[in-house]
Amino acid sequence: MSERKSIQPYHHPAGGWGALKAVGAHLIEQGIPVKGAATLGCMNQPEGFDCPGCAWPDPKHTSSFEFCENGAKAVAWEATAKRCTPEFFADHTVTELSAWSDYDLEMVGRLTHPMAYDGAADRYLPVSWSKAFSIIARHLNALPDPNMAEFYTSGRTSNEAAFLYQLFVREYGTNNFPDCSNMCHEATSVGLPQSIGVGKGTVVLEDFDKTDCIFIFGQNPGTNSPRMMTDLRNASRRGASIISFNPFRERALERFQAPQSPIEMTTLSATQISSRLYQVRIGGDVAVIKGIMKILVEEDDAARAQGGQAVLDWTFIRDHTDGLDALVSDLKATQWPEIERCSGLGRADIEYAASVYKKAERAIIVYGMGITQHRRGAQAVQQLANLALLRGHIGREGAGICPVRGHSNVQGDRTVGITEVPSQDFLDRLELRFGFKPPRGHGHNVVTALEAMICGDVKVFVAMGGNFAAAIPDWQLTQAALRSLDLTVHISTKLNRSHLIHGRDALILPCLGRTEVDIQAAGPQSITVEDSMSMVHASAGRNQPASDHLLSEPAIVAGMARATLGGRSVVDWDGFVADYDRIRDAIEDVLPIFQDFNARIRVPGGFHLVPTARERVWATASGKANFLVFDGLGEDPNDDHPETLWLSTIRSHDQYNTTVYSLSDRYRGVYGQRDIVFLNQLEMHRRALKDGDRVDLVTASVDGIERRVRNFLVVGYSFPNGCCAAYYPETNPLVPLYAHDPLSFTPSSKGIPVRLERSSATVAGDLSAKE
Ligand SMILES: Nc1nc2c(c(=O)[nH]1)N[C@H]1C(S)=C(S)[C@@H](COP(=O)(O)OP(=O)(O)OC[C@H]3O[C@@H](n4cnc5c(=O)[nH]c(N)nc54)[C@H](O)[C@@H]3O)O[C@H]1N2
Ligand SMILES: Nc1nc2c(c(=O)[nH]1)N[C@H]1C(S)=C(S)[C@@H](COP(=O)(O)OP(=O)(O)OC[C@H]3O[C@@H](n4cnc5c(=O)[nH]c(N)nc54)[C@H](O)[C@@H]3O)O[C@H]1N2
Ligand SMILES: [Mo]
Repeated sequence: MSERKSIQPYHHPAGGWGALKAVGAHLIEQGIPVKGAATLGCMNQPEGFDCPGCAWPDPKHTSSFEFCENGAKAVAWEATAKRCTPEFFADHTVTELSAWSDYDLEMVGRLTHPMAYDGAADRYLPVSWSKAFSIIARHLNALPDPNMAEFYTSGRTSNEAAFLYQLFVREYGTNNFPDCSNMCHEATSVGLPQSIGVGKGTVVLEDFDKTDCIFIFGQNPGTNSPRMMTDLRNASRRGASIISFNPFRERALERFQAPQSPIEMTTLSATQISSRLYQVRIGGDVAVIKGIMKILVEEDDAARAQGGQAVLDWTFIRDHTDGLDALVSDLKATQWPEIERCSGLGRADIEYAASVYKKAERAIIVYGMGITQHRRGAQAVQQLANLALLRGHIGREGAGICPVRGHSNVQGDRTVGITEVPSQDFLDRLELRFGFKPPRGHGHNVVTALEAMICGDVKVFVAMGGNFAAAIPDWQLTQAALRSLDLTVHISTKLNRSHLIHGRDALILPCLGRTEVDIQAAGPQSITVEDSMSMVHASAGRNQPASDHLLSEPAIVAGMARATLGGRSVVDWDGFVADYDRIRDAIEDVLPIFQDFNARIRVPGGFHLVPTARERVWATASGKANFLVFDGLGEDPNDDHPETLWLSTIRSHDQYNTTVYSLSDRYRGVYGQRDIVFLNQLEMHRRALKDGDRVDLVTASVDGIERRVRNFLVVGYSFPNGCCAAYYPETNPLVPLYAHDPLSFTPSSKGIPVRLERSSATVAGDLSAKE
């Protein structure tokens, strides 16, 4: 949908009629007739399919269809009537397609045939499945070392496909599993186990019905997990306090009109969501959390000195934790002027937040990319865990820590073995069950895979879903590395940038989507997914496949494995593909937490993989939960370099990661354009900029490489001092590969130091192009 370019402040609540209207327009654009919209009714129903949108869990007793604007868009995007056929590829060279926008590429529609790149014609030509698999086998078997291949996964992949994929790759001989979560919640997977012994959240949906307060750090539920709005709205209406920390005044964190509520819809009323929304500086969250903890600790001292009621939960701290003394010394040494300077908030605001937190018997701490995508993301996550532990809020009903995962099965993929650092126990069980020797050494994550590609140590790249070339940082370096590979393979549903940034040989392998029926030898199959709260349930599509030539993801993995490993393989690939129950039996054999897997997913709603910390069992080295100290307060506000701003790369309301549904961002009042940079009036004034000026954004790099994006429109906005924001993925060229968390390797895509330069050169370029 190309709306006219404009900036018009949005004054309505989030949700409401605007959301319904947006879905209607989207269905029309995807060529889906109104009766086709019935597909939406099967979404997140016991007999239906899991929404490919986000990982927010479904209420247990879903009886009616829960409307979700962005879930509906994700489904319509997959169920589109448009097709990307061999005829389309015959009409366009890859060079020509490279000039198309991401939006236009995906709008071509669903991929229908396996395609292989032909260098002479500079085109993708149709190829048979068996030929495609033999090309993969030839390349993989030619490598002197299996570690010269990378096997990426994006988080829509089902548990069954992911388990087979890791089985194939480990039997082939490598642990190179770069994964989308390396750019997402890896800070959680690495940070939380050190704190509480498990890298997952500790709450379930029912906790939202019981909690007294919810703190939301750096997460935008109205856009990225809209079904969460129902839970936030219910909590707010019950009187629970919601306090948000976000540099943007995200509309859904302020006010929400529930499309589910006839009263709010007909009276145009809305529910207030956050009682307070604090516009924290980018990278200023650790300062806020430390400020709140400092108040709790000091008030606890004072209360106990006067014989009053303790603020901290001492019974819990004594029985269950280690390391409080070091944390307390660190907090006492941290001074308020520094906390205020780094957080960008006043002491009174942090005191108010602490007073709400202190009063709550049960508190939930929610967080997203605003916490994880920072240079010290894993440690920032640990500070949130500290906050929860101080008041014994882990393993208590209505309380806990709640990382909101991204892709609908990103958590499940990791559970069933997509990891570059598998535990020895997992590998032992894999060896025992299948009888081959899996590789024991650590493999590559996204950052180390890219570094190896840049050094020329990698020759083959296989992607199970996703849009790697667009999602990764530092395009100038990393996309050049992708182009230097011998073979790139993409298992995809739609045409995207990664198909155009390809190796010498390249394959596009089209697969079934979540909404489609998957029929194998034993009949129609279902797959399973694990949501953000560790609930595992089945999903079965209803739609006819977009083309007769599609294979399921498990069948594609099996095809690659049979061709590559041939008689060497000890795995019954055909048996697994014929009946996915057998894959689930194998998962259960290797991972005992999936006990009675097949029986339990046949119960509507599925089952819960209870994270140990919820039961107050701490799978840490000491057997206790750990308070961990963060040295310092996070990213410095750059007072010594006032020309530098911290840039956060953000999602619009109308995109799904690299998939851009439209060029608008309704809740932020942006229409028809994405090449914009948000900053506040003071920072504009300091740079003698006004609304509508055009600037280049240039990274303050430390390696001498220029990283620049050109000609962005300046938009004055309510935003913290010293900060700016612009959309992902267009700004990925600005994120240096070296700027990642040293613990989790998560790229710092929410905190990049940049300067703005007036872009006169580009305007001159535009004029000469017109002549
Ligand atoms: N419709 C839709 N749904 C999605 C996705 C999508 O793109 N579109 N993506 C999916 C995926 S993979 C993921 S990981 C999730 C992402 O969901 P979120 O975690 O919500 O991710 P973002 O929108 O990138 O950023 C979240 C918020 O962080 C704020 N922020 C930026 N920097 C900071 C900071 O330094 N501190 C604080 N406190 N806040 C900050 C931004 O203003 C934004 O509101 O959503 C999933 N669901
Ligand atoms: N600067 C910056 N960079 C970021 C982020 C950021 O906030 N800022 N966010 C990061 C995050 S959180 C993430 S998760 C990554 C996302 O990185 P990815 O997961 O790699 O990217 P997506 O855009 O989600 O992938 C979209 C593609 O997936 C394919 N696809 C869709 N459904 C299916 C399916 O069912 N099966 C298969 N096989 N393919 C399918 C389609 O071809 C589509 O084009 O990006 C990261 N990069
Ligand atoms: Mo993500």
